[in-house]
Amino acid sequence: MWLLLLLLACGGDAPLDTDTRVVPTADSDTDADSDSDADTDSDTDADSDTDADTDADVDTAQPETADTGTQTSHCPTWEPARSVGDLAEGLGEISGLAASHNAPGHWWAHQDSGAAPELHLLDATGARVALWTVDAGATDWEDIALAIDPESGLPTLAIGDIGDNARSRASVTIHLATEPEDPTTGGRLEVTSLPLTYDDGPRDAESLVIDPRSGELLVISKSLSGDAGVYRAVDDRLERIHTLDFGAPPLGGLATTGADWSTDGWLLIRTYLPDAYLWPVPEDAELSEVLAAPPCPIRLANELQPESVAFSRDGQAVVTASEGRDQQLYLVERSD
Ligand SMILES: [Ca+2]
Ligand SMILES: [Ca+2]
Ligand SMILES: [Ca+2]
Ligand SMILES: [Ca+2]
Repeated sequence: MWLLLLLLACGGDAPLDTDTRVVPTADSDTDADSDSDADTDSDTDADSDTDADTDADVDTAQPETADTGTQTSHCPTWEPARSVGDLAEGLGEISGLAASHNAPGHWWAHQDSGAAPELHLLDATGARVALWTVDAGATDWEDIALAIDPESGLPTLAIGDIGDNARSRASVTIHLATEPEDPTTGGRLEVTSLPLTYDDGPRDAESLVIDPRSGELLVISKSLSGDAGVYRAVDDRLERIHTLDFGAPPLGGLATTGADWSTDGWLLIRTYLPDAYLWPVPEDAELSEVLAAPPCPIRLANELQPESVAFSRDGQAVVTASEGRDQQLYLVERSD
């Protein structure tokens, strides 16, 4: 389906009937990494984009969990977060992570605005094993996703140039490519770029996922007040299909900074706090109905500037990374 979608998109006026879905985000493109010693009490709101809304008082050191009514029965349980290694030197603004399909145990990573259009392949310890130069612009890359295209059966990468701190971009762009057969070689990656315009005006966003059931792209918008629109890409539009409020129970954490969808059917959205949320998505369920139900909680690492998140390919672990120099790759494994 993606290939068809891409061909049509490139071809111009042919109507696209496929949909793609996206999820919301929070942004921080700067490296306010002045104090980049992670896990301390550094306030993440030192980060540039947190300017706006007020009570986004995100103290990662003493986070208050939004503990209000999240679902607990039938929820997976998780081990505490642990560091698995230092992030590669030079990757001081990791902005998105996704598990590789063709290089099992490896992670695709990219950096935030100001960085070159590059994908980095990291091993399980956060060391870089390959560099890919992407044939595309990079205004504000905020998230990446990988899923098997249900029609072609090919692993497909989606890169979300969706950051918009000023909410001023007429359109954002998602770049699509089939994952290289051997990601460890590095090289040049050609992509097809989809310009997308929000139906309800420009949004900032840091979360991009692919619905593995349909191949649709979903973007989740970010607001420091907690308002998060869930948008599906349809043709050249981003259509809001649901609204989540991370400023009120049962959610919390205000700004959304990343998301992923596991191969075993869980949608995860993370926030500025170590709190993140999971919804199990049945094969035939409407996503808007799923998201209206209470989520399962998951506690991620207490990072300097929480941003990137990805499931392992089997869905049994979640990795995270923070912006800022000298950060680490953290792993949270299922314990049930
Ligand atoms: Ca960011
Ligand atoms: Ca950004
Ligand atoms: Ca990001
Ligand atoms: Ca993602």
